[in-house]
Amino acid sequence: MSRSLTHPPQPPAPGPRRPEAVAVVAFGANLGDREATIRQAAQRIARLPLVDDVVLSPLHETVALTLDGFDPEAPGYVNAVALVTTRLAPAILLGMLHAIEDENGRERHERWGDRTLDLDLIAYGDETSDDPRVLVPHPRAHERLFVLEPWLEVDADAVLPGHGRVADLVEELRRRESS
Ligand code: A4P
Ligand code: MG
Repeated sequence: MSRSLTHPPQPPAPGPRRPEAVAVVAFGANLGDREATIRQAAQRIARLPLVDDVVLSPLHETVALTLDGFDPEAPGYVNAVALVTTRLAPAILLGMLHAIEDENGRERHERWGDRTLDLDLIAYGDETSDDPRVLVPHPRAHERLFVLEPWLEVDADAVLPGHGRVADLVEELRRRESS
């Protein structure tokens, strides 16, 4: 096939501009300097292209949830949540979160294993996705106080798509934990 010199191939035209959305990103760390890692990761997210704002919640010390349940003997976690205002599509944002995990020395040995940094995409506006590479909302978020409590601290009116108000979920989980 001949190539036209007067009309060289053009890169694909950029798609329509994505509107701004608020993504909810959860941070978890139970190895190394957990607080510093999370604060630096939040700053790193704030410097990503097409990220316009990041609001980080207070940091919480939490007991490790393992495949056998909560384990007070395992290294404890620091957890937090950030509201990320962005025009990045969910899959692109998650790819960038994985790159930030890798920069922080994340090694993937076993599921729910100890980690220097875990970044999960909890929600992306009111969008839902059942693509296994980008599950939105995060399939376990609704049952995790270590995600929902810090989320509530940065958004008192938060709603987890498919599960309702975060304030109600927190109340129900606290009731279950104390009974
Ligand atoms: N993936 C699909 N959708 C998403 C999404 N919305 N967010 C894919 C993040 N990842 C998503 O993730 C496994 C795969 O899920 C990836 O290929 C990704 O593309 P991973 O981060 O590599 O593995 P993981 O974190 O070990 O697994 P998982 O299932 O995400 O673990 P969880 O559910 O995040 O639980 N205890 C306390 N106290 N605090 C914690 O933060 N965290 C975990 C990990 C266990 N116990 C904990 C805590
Ligand atoms: Mg994860």
